[in-house]
Amino acid sequence: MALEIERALLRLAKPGLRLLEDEALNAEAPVDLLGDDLTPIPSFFIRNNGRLPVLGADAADRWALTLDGEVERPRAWTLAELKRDFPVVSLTAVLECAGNGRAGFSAATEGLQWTLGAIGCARWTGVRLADLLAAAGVRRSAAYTGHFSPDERAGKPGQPAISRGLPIEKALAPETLVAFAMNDEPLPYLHGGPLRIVAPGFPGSAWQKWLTRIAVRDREHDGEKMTGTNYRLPREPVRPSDAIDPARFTVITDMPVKALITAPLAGFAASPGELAVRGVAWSGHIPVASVAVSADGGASWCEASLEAGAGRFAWRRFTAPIMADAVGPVTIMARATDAKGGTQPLDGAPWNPRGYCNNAVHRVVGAIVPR
Ligand SMILES: Nc1nc2c(c(=O)[nH]1)N[C@H]1C(S)=C(S)[C@@H](COP(=O)(O)O)O[C@H]1N2
Ligand SMILES: [Mo]
Repeated sequence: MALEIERALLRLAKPGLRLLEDEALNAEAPVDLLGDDLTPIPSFFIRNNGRLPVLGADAADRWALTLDGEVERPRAWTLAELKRDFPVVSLTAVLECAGNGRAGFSAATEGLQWTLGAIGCARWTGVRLADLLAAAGVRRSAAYTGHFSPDERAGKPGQPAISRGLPIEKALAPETLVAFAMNDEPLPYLHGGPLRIVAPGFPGSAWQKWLTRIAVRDREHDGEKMTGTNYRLPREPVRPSDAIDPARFTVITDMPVKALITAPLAGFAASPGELAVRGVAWSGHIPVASVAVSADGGASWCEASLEAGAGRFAWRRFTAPIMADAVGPVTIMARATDAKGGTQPLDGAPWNPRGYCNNAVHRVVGAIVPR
């Protein structure tokens, strides 16, 4: 599909998003749209590695998912058969692009310059990938899945936009879905409808959209954007000047703990007195345990109150009333900590050449102004 048409589609479906300059359709949410338990679909970011696939109006009726590779009985299902033959389950989970926050790294790294909005939290409904794998009979040799879709690289017809996969343990985990609904609506086309992978805790890149085929592999999948430094972090710290050896990189399989302040917004002006700080906090596989908030640039911190959230992969809203009496500039910070004590770096996340997993503490600068 031509980029101009894709952009027109986006403006209609998601007028509030900020478009990123790119050869593919990519758009992020302004922070103030991210304060809800469930991110409404119009506010949910879009990330594409290639052209949107051209699907017929009857795509959902004709869609077929193939499962083959290291299985005893290769299978194929229509969407209707998936819904009929397997238990349908729903869960709430955060979907975050591994590149979210990339614009915050210095030195700058190549790739889309996402600020804070390549994230959302939705309710996903589908069937468990584990149930499909059981129906096909996973061989002992199974190590990884490879996922396939019809979208192609811009200007490179025939070349898949992306083909990623999951370690077999994650493919078999109860939270991993082949999903056909989002926020209780049929999965929107822009989000991979009719069918996508939902892999809570993994980076968004593992959430293959427009899913047509799952191949079970006997080794780590080597599809488009699986190899090299794509969606990988160095095992040892690297500096911007270091030579890059992809052999020293590992696939990202877990997203770090993070908090986002959704109110007040950057550049705010408030009267002296109590200021309500609000936001959302989440992490990958290790649950969020607490959020601390500072209104003095990190000199002192207070514990925010944290809502329960809709299950272990959902984000949790936090609030903290802050006393801000002194007229002048204020820096508000929020710092989440996970159940294993992992927390957000105050002085920048570990730099990496592709700019992934930036979970540096979010700072919002504003001012207290005389009444
Ligand atoms: N087929 C396909 N699936 C894909 C992608 C893509 O370009 N093509 N992008 C991935 C990446 S990098 C992310 S972050 C998520 C974004 O999902 P969303 O567009 O529904 O927000 O989709 C993933 N699945
Ligand atoms: Mo992504």
